[in-house]
Amino acid sequence: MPGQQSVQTICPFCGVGCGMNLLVDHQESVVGVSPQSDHPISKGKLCAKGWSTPFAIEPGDRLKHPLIRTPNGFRAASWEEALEVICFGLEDIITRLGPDAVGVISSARASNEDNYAAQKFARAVLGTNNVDHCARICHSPTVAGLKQTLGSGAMTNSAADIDQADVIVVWGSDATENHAILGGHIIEAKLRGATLIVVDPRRTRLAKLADLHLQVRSGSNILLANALLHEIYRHGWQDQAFLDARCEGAEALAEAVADCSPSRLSEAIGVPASQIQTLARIYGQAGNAMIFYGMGITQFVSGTFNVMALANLALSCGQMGRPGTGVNPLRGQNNVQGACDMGCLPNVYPGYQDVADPAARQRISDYWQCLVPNRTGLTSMGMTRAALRGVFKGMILFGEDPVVTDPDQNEVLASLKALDLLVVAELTMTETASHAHVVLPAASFAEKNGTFTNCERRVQLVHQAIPPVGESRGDWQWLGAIARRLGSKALDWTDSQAVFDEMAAITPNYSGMTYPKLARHHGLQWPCNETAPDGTALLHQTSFPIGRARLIPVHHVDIDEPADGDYPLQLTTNRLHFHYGCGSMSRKSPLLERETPDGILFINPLDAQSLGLRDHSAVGVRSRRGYLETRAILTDDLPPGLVSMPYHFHEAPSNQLTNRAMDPISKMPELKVCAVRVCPLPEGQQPRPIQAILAQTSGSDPQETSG
Ligand SMILES: Nc1nc2c(c(=O)[nH]1)N[C@H]1C(S)=C(S)[C@@H](COP(=O)(O)OP(=O)(O)OC[C@H]3O[C@@H](n4cnc5c(=O)[nH]c(N)nc54)[C@H](O)[C@@H]3O)O[C@H]1N2
Ligand SMILES: Nc1nc2c(c(=O)[nH]1)N[C@H]1C(S)=C(S)[C@@H](COP(=O)(O)OP(=O)(O)OC[C@H]3O[C@@H](n4cnc5c(=O)[nH]c(N)nc54)[C@H](O)[C@@H]3O)O[C@H]1N2
Ligand code: SF4
Ligand SMILES: [Mo]
Repeated sequence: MPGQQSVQTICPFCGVGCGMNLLVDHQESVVGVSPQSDHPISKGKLCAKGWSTPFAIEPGDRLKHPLIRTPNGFRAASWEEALEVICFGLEDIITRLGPDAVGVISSARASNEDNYAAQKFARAVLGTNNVDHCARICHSPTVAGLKQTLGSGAMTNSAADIDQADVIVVWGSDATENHAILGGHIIEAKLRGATLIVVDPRRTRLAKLADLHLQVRSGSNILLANALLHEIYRHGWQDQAFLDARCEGAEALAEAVADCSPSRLSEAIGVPASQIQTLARIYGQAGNAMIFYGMGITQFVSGTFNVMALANLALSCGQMGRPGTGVNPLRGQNNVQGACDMGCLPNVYPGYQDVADPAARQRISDYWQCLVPNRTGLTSMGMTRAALRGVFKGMILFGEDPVVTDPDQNEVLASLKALDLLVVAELTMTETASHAHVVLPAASFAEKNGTFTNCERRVQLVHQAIPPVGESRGDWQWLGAIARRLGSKALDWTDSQAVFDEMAAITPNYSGMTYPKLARHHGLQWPCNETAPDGTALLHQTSFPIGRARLIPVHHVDIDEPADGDYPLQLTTNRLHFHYGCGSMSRKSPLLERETPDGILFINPLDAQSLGLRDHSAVGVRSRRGYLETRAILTDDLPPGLVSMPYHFHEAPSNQLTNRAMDPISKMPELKVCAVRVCPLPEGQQPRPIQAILAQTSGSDPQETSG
């Protein structure tokens, strides 16, 4: 079509990182999407969310000017005014309470350049290591657990390896819904004859296709891994040559699992011992076996140990360092791997260089020409807690909606109210932005250049397709504007390539990458450096970053809040294929929105019957922390006793209910299980949105309301 052009970029939703082209009309609006046929992972495909991208960035309800809170709501402001309010607020808090009373929450949806700028802003401009992002409540146990056992917290293999696996174990991951294109590769592998095994308390789509589905009790991952190891060592199915040559700790591990027989543990795991024995035989005797895992492993108070348990399993069987093997965390957000690599974590500078390591501190300080802080900073929920204690007062947050996505919504709301300054940079007015003192309009991925790093460590170029909507600015650009007004030139880059080049120079895994080189390849997988100039598809082929891998025995940890007489059902939270995160982008698409009603509680028909519920009955759901109303959907994909809610719906947010109890190592909250009570609403009563429930109960305890 005349006036139309096609711009190559990367899907802005999940960590698969599919290649897409944006169809641009007269250089000003995105009117369509097409898949890239030669992309190494997506190979000419996109899932429903990818196809709906134009709706997600559509200018209809985009923020177009900065907004400043007044007693009567927000008023439009110029950038100058907004920057003045922000800088005055930051300087005031830092003068009174010091730099650790402020912090930055960056975005795994934004580019590497934006995230590099965010952590540099925190460290070099504000003078604090208080910087974190959603990886905390996603794969922080992966970073902590695999770092200890393997020396590197990323997917060990590549998506392409699925073609070479004989056995695929999908453990606590709903890949056809959440990593749809990669889930499709898993289905193709099954069709060509690979053995597919699913470990999940819910009967997911892959579970229905699998050769074996272990419908485990939620929170029993370590018990199962240890029972499998027990069988493997008892039968001598371990790979002794691999253990001798490349690992340490095998003997202690074998001893630690000596009393973990499947028959002894099967009841606690919730599946017959024979299924555990079958899985041990299949995995223990496999040629190439690949483990994929997700939030069913990480979102527990035992998250880090769960990850280590899976690493123990793969290492014991020598399933590492070859194509079609490995331990593969399916990183969630389009750029969550990158946001971690960039150092948007309170304990590491870019490239996982420890803030407590004096040599690393010196290196970064020399390079940035300022002394960077060496105290470990606060995690995202650490900032929440510190705000409630009155010692944390200012937050700059972009591209996250913690009011909807962090656990225990009422605590999150209370902590935001305790801040003197909350700045939110967003595409649209989210629940969190509505609580800000200053809202900044952020440019979407289609309006900026940069890079995203996908789940298989592939760094890919994102190209600007249209001008920024309204007065919106890229995240590193508005961060730079604040820095300049605070008197710092630390973020004075000319363009995104300059940000990338600075980052690559101090981030060892990225040191061999440049924009032109990324353009010549279809992205490059890290490590990409002098010894691996074309990147690395497969990690740990001959050695581990820590030399030998460490087998560290781990033991079962009870879930924090088991069901009891008052709260007799166990609630888990999951995702739906057609919606994404807080829903602020996916719910703009009428096509995606049509697929699912607003808010859902999935419940087994037996539980529904005993509560007197029919399909679509209106229900109240209560936990020790909150209350919401929604509609029930009856399904035997869940066992009796377990109910499930997606977390995408701001009007019925499952995080009203969830538990903030944390994994002591990674500070991951237990988002995958808490206890609830479900009651039918009176006949004819519609579920009320949470905003209405909270407005009615403000001042009184929400626990006291009806339902
Ligand atoms: N459509 C869509 N896709 C997405 C997202 C989205 O919001 N929507 N979000 C992205 C993000 S940020 C992420 S992190 C990924 C997450 O992708 P997944 O990891 O697939 O996420 P979930 O669906 O939350 O949880 C996975 C599974 O864990 C299971 N589970 C619960 N408890 C246990 C347990 O004790 N043991 C085992 N083995 N399994 C258990 C659940 O039943 C569920 O099927 O998805 C990404 N992709
Ligand atoms: N109960 C429960 N809660 C969960 C989970 C669960 O399984 N259960 N999963 C957790 C997980 S794994 C994750 S990762 C989190 C995700 O939680 P969030 O990170 O809060 O979720 P997103 O919906 O991805 O929010 C991203 C926001 O970024 C904005 N955005 C997109 N691109 C840009 C950009 O370039 N710049 C700026 N400034 N903004 C941008 C979007 O408009 C959107 O509002 O949720 C967690 N919460
Ligand atoms: S699988 Fe993920 S990256 Fe690919 S099109 Fe779907 S949402 Fe986008
Ligand atoms: Mo995530």
